[in-house]
Parts: sequence; C-alpha cells; structure tokens
Amino acid sequence: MKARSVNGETAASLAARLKGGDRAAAARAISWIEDHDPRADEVLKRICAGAVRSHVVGVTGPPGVGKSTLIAALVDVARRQGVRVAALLVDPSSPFSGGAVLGDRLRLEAHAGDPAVFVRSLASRGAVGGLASAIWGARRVVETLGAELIFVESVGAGQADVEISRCADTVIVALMPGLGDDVQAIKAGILEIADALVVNKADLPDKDRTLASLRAFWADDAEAGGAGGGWKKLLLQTVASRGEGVPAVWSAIQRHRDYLGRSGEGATRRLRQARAEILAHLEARSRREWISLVGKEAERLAAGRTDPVSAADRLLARPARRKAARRRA
Ligand SMILES: Nc1nc2c(ncn2[C@@H]2O[C@H](COP(=O)(O)OP(=O)(O)OP(=O)(O)O)[C@@H](O)[C@H]2O)c(=O)[nH]1
Ligand SMILES: [Mg+2]
Repeated sequence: MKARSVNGETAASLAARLKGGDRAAAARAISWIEDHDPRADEVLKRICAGAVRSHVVGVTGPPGVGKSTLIAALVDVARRQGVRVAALLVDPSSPFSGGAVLGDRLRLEAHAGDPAVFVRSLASRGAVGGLASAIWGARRVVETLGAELIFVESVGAGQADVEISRCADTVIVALMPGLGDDVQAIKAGILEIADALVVNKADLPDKDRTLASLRAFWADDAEAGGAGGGWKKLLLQTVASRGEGVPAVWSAIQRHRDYLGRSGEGATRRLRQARAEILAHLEARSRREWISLVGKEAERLAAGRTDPVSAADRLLARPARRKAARRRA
C-alpha cells in the first residue's frame, strides 16, 4: 500500500478506505470535519448516498450523572447481541468535564480491541453551530464504517443539547438522585425532548424522592412503552456502574425503535433530521463566507460610520446583486 501523509490523503482515498471499514480513516474523517478541512465536505458527498440506516440514541443530562458509564454498559449489551456500535462523546470543553473524556475512554477501553465498536470524542471548540454540524458528519462517518447503533453523549446544559438531540432517533435523559431542585429547572427544557428518563445511581439514598418527583410526569416501565399505540415516556432506574437496570434501558431503546417504525413517527423524525442536517451545513458554510466578507463593514461600524442593521442589510444585498448582475450579463 502506498504510504500517505496527512496532507497527501485525498477525499477520494479516504472515502474509499472508510467504505472498506477502516477505523483509522473514520478517525481522520472526523478530524477533518472538526477542523473544517475542505476535504471533509468532499468525503461526505462520497459517503452519504442512500438513506440513513443506523439508529441514533442521544444520551444527555447534567454533568457526572453517569452518562458515559450507562453508554459503556449499553455497548456491552449491544456487543453481546452482535450489534455494531459507535459512541460519539461530545466534549463540552467545560470546567465540569475536567478529565472526563479520558475517563470515558478508559471505561470504553474494554472494547478497544473490538473492531465492531468505534469510540470518539468530539470537541465543541466553543461553537454551537460548528458542533452540531460535526455531529451530523460524524454520524455519517460511523454509519459508513458499519455502525448500526450510534450513541451520542452530551452534557444537558442548554440549547446545544436540544440541537444535538435533533440528530437522535431516541433521546435518553439521564439524571441522578439528589437533583431535586434541578429537576424543576430541567423539566421545562431538556425533559421535553426525552423519550426515556433514566435515574442513574439508584444506589444513592435520595433515589426515592427523586423518583417520586418525576413520577407525576413520567410513566414507570411496567405500565408504559406504547401499549396504546402512542409512546408514553418511560421512567427507568439504573446502577450503571454495576449494570443494574441496563437491560431495561436496552429493551426500552428496542421498543422505541419499533414504535418509531410502526407509528410513522420515525419517518417524521427522519425528515426533521434531514432538515436540520442541511441547515447545519448551511449555517457552517454561510458563517465561513460571512466571516470573510464582514471586515469592511466591521471597520465602518467600529468607527461609528454605520449601524449594525444597515451593515447587515448591505452584506445581505451583496450576493443577490452579484447574482442579478450575472443574470443581466
Ligand atoms: N454510585 C454510583 N456511581 C456511578 C454510577 N454510574 C456511574 N457512577 C460514577 O459516577 C461518576 C461519573 O460517571 P460518568 O459516567 O463519567 O458520568 P457522565 O455523566 O458521563 O459525566 P460527564 O461526561 O462528565 O458529564 C464516575 O465516577 C462513575 O463511576 C452508579 O450507578 N452509581
Ligand atoms: Mg461522560
């Protein structure tokens, strides 16, 4: 095989290696996506033919509740069933996360030699829009690699996660006992997007109080899960570090997947995902274009010679004028 340097690799060769199941190629493709390397778009063009086939499970929730531990336990179950999996861990680059990514890696290291498990953390580099588009691209990459089930972990701290959950077919929100006040705060936002709520660390003493405060809004596993045709949001409890309750979460994911296929909700979500995926690319690209165009107007604004609204108006009129001029020519 011809030796290739990082810079010598072309989109075509990388895409070909990816399709052949080369994990190093997948890691490189995701780095290109994160770095906004122009070759990343070329790779995506080559690998995104056909409909999405994988099932994406988003796992979100406050820092430290055990999201990575839960994912590692679910990966164990998946592998026992012969399912090919990927885990994409979004590094929020926040003070909370500290060495968490390293910890995640260690926990999932048990699978390091397993060619059917691909684990990768994604750095947000501070940009929500950039992060969203990196997730979409990474999902395409790991699917090309052969992943049938893709876990996406993110810290449930606001808008970024709602965005991330848009690329998930099944959304799991993880909590832990003792988050009483937080539950009130979280309920309004992140809980709305959840298909299943998992109270992890059920070995801790505050468990019953936390469960009781959630039960008013959520159904226990035994009485729910779409019996009447619809999907009743599930409330589950786990001790992920010991694997307890994890099979029930696994079965909830399977039932939700069945429900999506049966009810038409899956098609609705896929369409919503397609819209969001295109919008993420549009946002990333138009931001890059605007950054290169904004300089002169910024100088005028900084010097007090214009206002921001008029500056934006003039910039927005530019491509339209160019197009109109081309049409006239
Ligand atoms: N007591 C107890 N500890 C747990 C359980 N699950 C995970 N932990 C521990 O909780 C800590 C945090 O777990 P992580 O899986 O890293 O949590 P996380 O939500 O991924 O954390 P961030 O990614 O930093 O937001 C680790 O020390 C785990 O070992 C559990 O069920 N019970
Ligand atoms: Mg984690």
